[in-house]
Amino acid sequence: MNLSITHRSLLRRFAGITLIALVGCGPAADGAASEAGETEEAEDVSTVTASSNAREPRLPLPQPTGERAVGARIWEYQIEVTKDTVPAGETEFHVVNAGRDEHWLIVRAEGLFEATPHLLPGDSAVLRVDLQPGEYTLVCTIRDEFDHISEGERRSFVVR
Ligand SMILES: [Cu+2]
Repeated sequence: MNLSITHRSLLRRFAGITLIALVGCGPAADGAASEAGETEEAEDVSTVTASSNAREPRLPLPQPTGERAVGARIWEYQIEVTKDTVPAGETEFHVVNAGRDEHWLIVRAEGLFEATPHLLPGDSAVLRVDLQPGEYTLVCTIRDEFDHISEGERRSFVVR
């Protein structure tokens, strides 16, 4: 008899423990798990958003006037220009760093390397180069955590 009572009380205790365990794994725990899941998703989304925002230009493309004046905007990791063809002669590149990292603009061809200084975010420069007819490359060669060329920071440029 005693044994039976003891057994029952053990069962009750066990049932109690089970109940507690069920509550522990029940809606409250699910809620916590799903909240944790939502938090992780939210973090993922904000990380993606932040990194895509980081690759948006933060300043407008300069719009210089003149046949051989070229507006150029550089950022992670692109070069945008107002025109990619000019007539031969002294060409002015009005360059702005619209990004969050350092960049520079190089006008390159066989035997030619003309560049702005390294530009901090928000800085701008005017680069004047006397260009003969031919094909040129505009490029940023900075390597920080990224290799800017490999990331796409280059563009062809033609002088007629
Ligand atoms: Cu760059």
